[in-house]
Amino acid sequence: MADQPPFLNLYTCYAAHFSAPERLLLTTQGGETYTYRDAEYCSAQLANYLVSLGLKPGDRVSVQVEKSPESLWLFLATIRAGLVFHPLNTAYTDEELDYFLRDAEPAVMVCDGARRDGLQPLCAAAGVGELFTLNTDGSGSLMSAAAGCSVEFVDAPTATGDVAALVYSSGTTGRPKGIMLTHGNLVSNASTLAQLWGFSEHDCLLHALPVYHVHGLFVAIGCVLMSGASMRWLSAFRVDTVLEHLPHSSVMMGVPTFYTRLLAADDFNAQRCRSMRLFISGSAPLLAETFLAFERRCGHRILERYGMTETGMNTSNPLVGERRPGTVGLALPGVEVRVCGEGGAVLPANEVGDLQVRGANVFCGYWKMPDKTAEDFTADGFFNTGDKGVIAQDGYVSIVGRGKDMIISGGLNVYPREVELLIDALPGVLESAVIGLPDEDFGECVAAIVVPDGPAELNADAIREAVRQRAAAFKVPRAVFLTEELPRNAMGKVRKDLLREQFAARKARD
Ligand code: MCA
Repeated sequence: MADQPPFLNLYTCYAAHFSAPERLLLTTQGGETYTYRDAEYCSAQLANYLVSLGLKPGDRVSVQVEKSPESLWLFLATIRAGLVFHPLNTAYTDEELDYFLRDAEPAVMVCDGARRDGLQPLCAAAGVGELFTLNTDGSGSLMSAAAGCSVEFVDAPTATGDVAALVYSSGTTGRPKGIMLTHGNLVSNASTLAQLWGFSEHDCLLHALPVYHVHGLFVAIGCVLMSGASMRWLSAFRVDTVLEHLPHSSVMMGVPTFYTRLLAADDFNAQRCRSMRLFISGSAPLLAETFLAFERRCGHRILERYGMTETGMNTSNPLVGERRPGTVGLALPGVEVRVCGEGGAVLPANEVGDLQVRGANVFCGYWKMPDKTAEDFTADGFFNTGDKGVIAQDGYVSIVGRGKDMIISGGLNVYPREVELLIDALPGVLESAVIGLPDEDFGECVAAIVVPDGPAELNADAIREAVRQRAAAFKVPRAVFLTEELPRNAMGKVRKDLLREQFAARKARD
């Protein structure tokens, strides 16, 4: 590779690795192919169009669209123009979007055509200047508007500390927080991972993750673009499609559910994986039994790594060396990881405590929440992840629990408080407690324990339906159990540990 060009933005750092414009970048599920030149030209057109609307560096572009080549060009265009990319899970309801739009105050919103009518009044109320559509097939008002723009674009110069993306995650209070990720965060993490995991232009990544979370967006795309590799660009994870594309791929990234679903397919075997060199897992704990069953079936030892939206990736099992099941491996180069006790003292190896991280990967703060930001960082600049961890003598990190009351279902974080607030507001409900129960497919699934208010009959299906009306489908409890009262400790706090024990044996899914 030639000398590094001066830093301009995340895109120009990616582009330093694009070896030749005619090289393949994407192959879609339908067999269409796109080159690096397509990425450059299409993102330039979109960037020119966004700038022509009068958008200024730092303005937010909110995007709730299905995965398509154009969704990738839009991400790149936003970065190139010095704007802030704000991706939104396609499962979010209008009510959830209303909050995000009011909080992020974007200059532009891009949505699927089918969502346009619902979103228009929300955009008007939140003062969003422009609403465009972008459909899965690339049609819609956005691409039409940009079609006449120049394919050349002078990239906006940004500083490493400038915000490139705003990604929301909920919190213990139930109110989602905007996590500000800078160009420097994303460049450092992607270049570290691309090197650490041995990416080269000969790789083809099987990309079946959604592109509105850090995993699919910055980790997966980042490794590819930081190495001039290519991708099999699948719209979602479907076992049949993945089996079809595996023999043409060399790396796959996924959440543990991807791996358990592959193992459940009879025709998943070593022959299918003949061109694969690496399987990577993250976003939720990978069970040791899945790791071992996968190795028995196809000969690959899944590489598990650990990260979060606020930090990108923090640790990884090694590419060469021991991949230790049940651990998330070693701190990444340039990332410091430590375990602290109650009073904040750094604990020695093998002692369990609060896991903290520091490095160029760590976000610059919560959007419009300086107090919350200050609360989550230590005086010496470490971010408190909220996870409980332990570091072995030889540096291998294990996550042993979560300090924050969070459920991870199929790689998606669900904050119980958010769901409890919705249930508690229903007529006939006195109170509720939302917990995660073990689930074969999703690792954990959402369950609600509900106390009725008085003798009126409460119907579990009606409760689920009421939540579904207001919140994304992945947050809807799979099971609702009615009970007379919730167990509490002396301070009056609900004993969720006892509830998890009590209901673990009950089948959460019908
Ligand atoms: C879909 N559903 C879910 C989930 N996904 N419910 C709970 N948890 C989920 N994760 C709902 C659907 O809305 C539908 O509801 C029902 O489940 C059946 O959907 P199904 O077809 O089985 O699911 P799917 O479409 O196949 O999706 C499952 C999935 C997907 C493939 C596991 O959720 C997925 O791609 N997850 C990856 C998420 C991800 O990228 N996480 C990274 C976050 P109904 O039937 O009621 O309509 S980034 C991160 O965590 C950090 C930074 C990190 O370290 O990576």
